Amino acid sequence: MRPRPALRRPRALVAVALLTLCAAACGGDDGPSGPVPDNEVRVQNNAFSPATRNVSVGTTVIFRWASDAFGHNVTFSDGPASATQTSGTYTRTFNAAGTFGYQCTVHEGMTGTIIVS
Ligand SMILES: [Cu+2]
Repeated sequence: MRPRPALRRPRALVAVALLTLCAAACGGDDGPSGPVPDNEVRVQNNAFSPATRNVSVGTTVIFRWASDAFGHNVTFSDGPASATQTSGTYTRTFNAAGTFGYQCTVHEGMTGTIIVS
């Protein structure tokens, strides 16, 4: 007696479900991945990426933390600063042209620059 096709289908569905789960979970071990949008800076691996970001006046820059064991902060030389955090975001809107340097005060050498023009 040949197996009925209906018996094979659940296995295929399970395989598809596992692939879907893997696509969602396996690719995201570092939190956000893929290209960084023009107004974003990633905070991950003890670095800001990209370290230098050029934006136009009026842009709200989003600093987005990847899942990381270490807490980081964004502290601008001219004052504004985020909390030290391991996830989430911090935003700052730049309403004037200029060069705005920032750093993570926890990690020496973890620095970045926003150039507004
Ligand atoms: Cu840091």
